[in-house]
Amino acid sequence: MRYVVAGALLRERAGGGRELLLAQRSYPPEVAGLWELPGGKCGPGETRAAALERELDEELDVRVVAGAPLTEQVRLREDLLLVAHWAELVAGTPRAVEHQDLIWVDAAELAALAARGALVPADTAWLPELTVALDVR
Ligand code: DCM
Repeated sequence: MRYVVAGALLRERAGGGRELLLAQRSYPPEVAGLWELPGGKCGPGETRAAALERELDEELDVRVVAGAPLTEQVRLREDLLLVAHWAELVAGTPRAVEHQDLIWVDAAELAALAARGALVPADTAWLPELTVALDVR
């Protein structure tokens, strides 16, 4: 089994509440323009945590520390499993190196994107967990 690992980065929003980082895919055409948790494939022998830390460095130009996994996992193909981990930003400010754009969303904004089909389909598996984390006050 190979893994794709994606990162859930949260930050405190000025004025209260939390927000989640989403990245807008630029490829392939079927998902270009849709929003995802940024990440990518684990290399051979690479731990999921190390892969996430490397991918977010490459894609967002930030240093993160990978934390606990989210509960839901998504089978993308027979041999490819999509997982997500919470990630703590330790240095840098995210910028869209490989994505079209980045946004920070609160629970209502995340729900609005989901309602109009603007999320990468596989990533909708994490909506309940992400919403709970964003709703905590
Ligand atoms: N993928 C996904 N959701 C994510 C990240 C990746 O569904 N948050 C999928 C898209 C590709 C595969 O995983 O099928 C590999 O991702 P990438 O093309 O970003 O390396």
